[in-house]
Amino acid sequence: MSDSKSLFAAATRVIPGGVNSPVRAFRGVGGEPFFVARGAGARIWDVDGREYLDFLGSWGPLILGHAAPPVVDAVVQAAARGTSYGAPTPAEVEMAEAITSAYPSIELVRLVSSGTEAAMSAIRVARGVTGRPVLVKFDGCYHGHADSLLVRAGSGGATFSIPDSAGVPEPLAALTLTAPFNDLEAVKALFAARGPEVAAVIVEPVAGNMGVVAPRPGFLEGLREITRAHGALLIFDEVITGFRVAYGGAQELYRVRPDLTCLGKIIGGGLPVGAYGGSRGVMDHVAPLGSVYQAGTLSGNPIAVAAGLATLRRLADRSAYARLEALGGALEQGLRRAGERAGVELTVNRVGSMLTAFFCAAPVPDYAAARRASTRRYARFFHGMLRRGVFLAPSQFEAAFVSLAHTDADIELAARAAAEAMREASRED
Ligand code: KE4
Repeated sequence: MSDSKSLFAAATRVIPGGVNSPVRAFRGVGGEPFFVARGAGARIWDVDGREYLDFLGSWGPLILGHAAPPVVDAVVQAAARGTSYGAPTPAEVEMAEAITSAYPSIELVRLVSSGTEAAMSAIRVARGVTGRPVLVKFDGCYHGHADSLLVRAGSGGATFSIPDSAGVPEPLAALTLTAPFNDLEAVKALFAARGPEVAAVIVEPVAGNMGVVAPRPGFLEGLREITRAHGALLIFDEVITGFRVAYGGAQELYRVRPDLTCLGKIIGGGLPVGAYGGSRGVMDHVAPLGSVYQAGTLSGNPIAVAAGLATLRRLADRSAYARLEALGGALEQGLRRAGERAGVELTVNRVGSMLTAFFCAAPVPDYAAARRASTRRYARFFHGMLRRGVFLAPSQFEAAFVSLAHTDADIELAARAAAEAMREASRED
């Protein structure tokens, strides 16, 4: 038996589903996950010695690739000085200064340990600042697993949402309203019905969790106008897009300034870091300055912050984004050509170095359209690529990521594998 198989059997005996995060269990594509032994650059190796060209990059953080030398050196040096103090350190000031200088909308920023913590804290701040209870989110957007966010659209438009997870109380779910991504009319209708109750609108400015979906021209600007007109706060969840689509994130790319921003993934360089921040007027409400409480034993952990700072230092050379754009564009073209040659209906959505190949013909502007993609074909494509040594997200509704460790030859390898895997996927229909 393969080591991954025996490890998965052991894991399922002591870990729910054998994994520490559900999407890793391959339920979206079938089969069993391989277990990773190590990574280096754009590649990872499983415990059976198989090599994979990695386009998951740990779901976004590894924009420099695996075991990037400056990151490893920074982690080793920080660890040798101690792992955690529960007291402020110089590196936390350096990280906060890096974030506030890259994001003009952020004057004060608080570090936490995950994207979930960042989003749940930003929502609490918005509710504390406005004194209002209702939150608006978008179908298909994911902001971590805080209760208020695990909801799905209720029966009617402006009526309340219902829980999308056991354990979420209905009265809490009812405080979250949902609208289709890219649909400003739906948002206007929610505000027409419930505007005085709305504390905030939270949005992934470029969606990554329904697969990659870019904002339509005017969508983000429209959210900015609507929230401002109704005294609600606009929260950009840039956990994926922060330092990914531009050094200053989607708010730099699309020139829209939110009231609060959530960050994560890349700012930890592969270690647990999240952050939320906004204007002084908003963040002055956060304890110990104000009455909105939020805390964390390992917030601003010196080793995690060292990994994040080493990553940001490399990205501060903005030529990194031209390179990421070139690599992302080449992969997009490779996937499109593969689909054309295989005669497969394919829509590739891309923003910079994050992209998704949807197995459907129509454009994909929102979650309803994404759900029309063939998850069966995606699953076959995923395994066809895996057999050819290319690791993509084990779900149609996620993003693939290119890093600075990927080479032109890597992209060509992936495009060749995609041409074969798509032909295979289409034959099995
Ligand atoms: P974490 O709590 O997983 O660090 O971050 C939650 C989160 C918040 N906001 C956005 C836009 C996110 O994408 C995420 C987490 N992303 C998922 C997959 N896209 C992480 C993978 C997983 O859940 O295992």
